[in-house]
Amino acid sequence: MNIQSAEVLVSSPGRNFVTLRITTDDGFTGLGDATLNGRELAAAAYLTEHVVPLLIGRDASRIEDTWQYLYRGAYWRRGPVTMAAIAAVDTALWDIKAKAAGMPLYQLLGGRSRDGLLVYGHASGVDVPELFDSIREHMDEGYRAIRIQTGIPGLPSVYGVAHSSNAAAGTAAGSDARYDYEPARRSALPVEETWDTRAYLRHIPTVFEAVRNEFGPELPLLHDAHHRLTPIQAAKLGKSLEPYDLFWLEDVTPAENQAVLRRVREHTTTPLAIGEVFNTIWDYRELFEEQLIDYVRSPVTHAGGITGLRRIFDFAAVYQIKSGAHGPTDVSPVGLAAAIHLGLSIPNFGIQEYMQHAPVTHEVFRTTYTFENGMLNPSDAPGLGVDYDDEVAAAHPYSGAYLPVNRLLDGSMHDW
Ligand code: EZ4
Ligand code: CO
Repeated sequence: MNIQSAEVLVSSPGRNFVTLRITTDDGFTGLGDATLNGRELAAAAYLTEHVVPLLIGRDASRIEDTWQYLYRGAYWRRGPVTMAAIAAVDTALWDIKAKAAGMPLYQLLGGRSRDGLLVYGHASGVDVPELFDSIREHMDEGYRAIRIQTGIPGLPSVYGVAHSSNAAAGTAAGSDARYDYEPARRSALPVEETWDTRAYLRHIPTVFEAVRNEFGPELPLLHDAHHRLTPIQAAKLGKSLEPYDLFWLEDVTPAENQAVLRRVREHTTTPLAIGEVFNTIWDYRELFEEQLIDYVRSPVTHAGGITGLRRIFDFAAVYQIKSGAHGPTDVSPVGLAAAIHLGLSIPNFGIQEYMQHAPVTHEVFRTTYTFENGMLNPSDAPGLGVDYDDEVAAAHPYSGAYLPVNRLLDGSMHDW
């Protein structure tokens, strides 16, 4: 079972995606996701120029060896581009192995550990009434856990708030309104947003109070601070949100310096989730060993595939830390399918983010997973259960898009 070809497929059905398709000489194909929002062509070039030539003729059954070959063999360690490329190869090889075995991937990973993956959706509103409508819509769709983000008085646009005028604003989601929140914009330069941490810290507790008063104590609620706070601001936020019993508070600090999380933990019992921009097990060592977080945000796509992320989850389990994988629309349906198979099989599953891709995305990525009663489940199709339609993809060529950048009120660059 040798690798005959590996194709890097860049397409834009609703937004940009980078997909790797590996074909073996005995006729199996496997798919992997290497989408890196706003930097897609770097991941595509890394694959095309430096990885695909190494794959041709390799034994497709040697998944671990291929992972080590690409990781150690590059000499240059870690990083989002490298790890997205390795993820795509790894996921495609697992897809092939499961197809060759005639099994859905989760069976190869140890079988089902639960009835399905509890997911959370993204409710948002420019103000509280709009947020309430969005929460109700999500509950009507069956969501049993909901992330809430709102506008902040005085700030023209804020991370995490869906714009009803997305199409007019020229988001990567284009004219397709299904995207709850898509920050990437198809513009020559990144959009510049403005940020005021004091206004945010004053406003957010009032939003949670309103939501708890309206929807009661049971609904699991999540919130993303998106890397914007200092340790002491993060501690203050966690403390002020304690009465509202969050499922998690995400990315309170940029977290390159993991030791600063000690200060946050000293002050609050609000559960913390971190890691959507991390890509290896090494990035988590201090966070896990010092029990500085409660949920791991890395997705299969950005953390070295099934092989890389499963190892991270096993390490997390030693400290009773659970999975909470990133699942925005910039993780492709291939990456999401991989997350579903992995999440179904691991012992320490926590929750899966699920934003739902636009219908046009599913015209290219033919998926078989299901969303019912707030849970995702894979089908019993062999492998990942996703097909890629080249013909439809050809009608949706790549078109550059950038994530926004963020400035403080005085014009200083800040973390977005
Ligand atoms: O900003 O996926 O928790 N979700 C997030 C996302 C990320 C985007 C970046 O590509 O933080 O909205
Ligand atoms: Co996030």
